[in-house]
Amino acid sequence: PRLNCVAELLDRHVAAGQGARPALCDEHERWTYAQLQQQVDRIAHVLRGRLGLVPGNRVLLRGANTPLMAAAILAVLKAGLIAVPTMPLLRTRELGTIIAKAQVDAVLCAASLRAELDAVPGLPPAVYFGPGADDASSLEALMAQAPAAFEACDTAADDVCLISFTSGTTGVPKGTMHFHRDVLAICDCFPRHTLRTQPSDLFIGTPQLAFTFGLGGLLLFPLRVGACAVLLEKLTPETLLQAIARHRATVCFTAPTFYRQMAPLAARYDLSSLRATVSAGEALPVATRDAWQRATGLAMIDGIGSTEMLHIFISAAGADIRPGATGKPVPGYQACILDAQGKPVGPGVVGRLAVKGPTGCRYLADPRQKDYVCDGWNLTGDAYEMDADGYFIYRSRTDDMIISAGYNIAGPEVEDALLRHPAVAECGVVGRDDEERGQVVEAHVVLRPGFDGTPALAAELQEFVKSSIAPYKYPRRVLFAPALPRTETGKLQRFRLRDAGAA
Ligand code: 3SK
Repeated sequence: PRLNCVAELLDRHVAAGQGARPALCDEHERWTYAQLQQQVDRIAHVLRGRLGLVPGNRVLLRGANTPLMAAAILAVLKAGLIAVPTMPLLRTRELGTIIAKAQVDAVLCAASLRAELDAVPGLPPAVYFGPGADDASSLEALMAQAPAAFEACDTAADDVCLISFTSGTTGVPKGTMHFHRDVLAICDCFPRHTLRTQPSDLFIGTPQLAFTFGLGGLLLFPLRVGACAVLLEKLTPETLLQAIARHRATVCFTAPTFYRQMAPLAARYDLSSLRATVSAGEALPVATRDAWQRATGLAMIDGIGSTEMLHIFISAAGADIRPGATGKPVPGYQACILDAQGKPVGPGVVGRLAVKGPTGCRYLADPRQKDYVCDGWNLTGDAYEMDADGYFIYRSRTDDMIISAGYNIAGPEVEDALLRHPAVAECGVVGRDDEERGQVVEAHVVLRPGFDGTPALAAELQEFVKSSIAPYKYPRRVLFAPALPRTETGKLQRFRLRDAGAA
């Protein structure tokens, strides 16, 4: 069937007489659905008319979370082109790799981020936007000369519209391809059934639009139901709390690290507008879930998603929330746990999480495709266990399970125990090769202000872990660090902790 996802997400509302509803805002302006449609249409004309792109061409997008960046993404899709969003902090070398791998034909880039891009050898034609862009040749100048209406390209439901790169927790990003129908499918699964999105919702949060967590949570999900999103740049835990209170946001999307840092500050702000707080991008420690609920009275909606599956596929909300478990497969998805031979295992056995649903893993020119997809099941890199009631409980990344003296130890469980100590602000736990035990548990700990990383504190943390979980799981090595290495999407880079600990 023919389908252009932007016709469904945007044009449909305007055609239904909803053009005056607010769609996107930042600190300075607010666009209605009709205004957003005009901006999108003008950009689509620039892409197809001025840049001469044809359906199927690939457009690299580079910008922080702003309404114009959101309009640029939608314009690429509406024009029948393929969006290749990139994270703002990427460097020249990484951008060069993505441009070559995705065979990018043109670039739309925020002028504030152009330095790293301009250094890419053989850069395709680029148009810049936002503060600092040249007045005469900026995207805004070209938009001003373009017609205000563009008919959505007659794409097929199975045409690729998005190539999203994984964030590289292992250091090697992969390009994942998604169809127009996938974009709508994610809107009709997690937000409809778990989050229960309403047209009156106001979405806010931190994940970049270049990360599918942010693209869904801060753009696609609100648009699908005619709701509004606040897009803000450079948020800190404190400014996010301020913005929630100022805009009266109802739904917040961010990662556990942010919730952990916001919890002690939450009492200073009026957060009474919030009805749902969604945590994804990383495993949610029970300690963080508890701290947030104590501070705000809100039960966190945890979820696991992936760039491959486009968005969240296991989650729970309301009375279905079970602390310690991520939840159950979101309606539309199936999940199971596999043993090392690829056979499903029963409740209580840790294995590799596999998932199947309307979206799925399609790597761009990558021989690893056959390692990750089997009979339509997407094999994740996550070690999970299912309980007798069908709840899925995260244990670790499959390659993060620590095997020490014959015991299987999940790093996140040790991290959760450490996070309950008042001195610990952040921590990451990895396995360190050891002659005697095969591996030992090694904790990298960032301390809260006012604490010193002394041997006495290290010993205290070890005893603290021994007293809260099975003693064999305690970290035999405790290293203090000023910060933990994270990807731009907030995921802990354990491979870098392993390198750091070895140094
Ligand atoms: O990385 C994740 O966990 C994630 C979560 C939600 C949506 C998308 C992604 C990649």
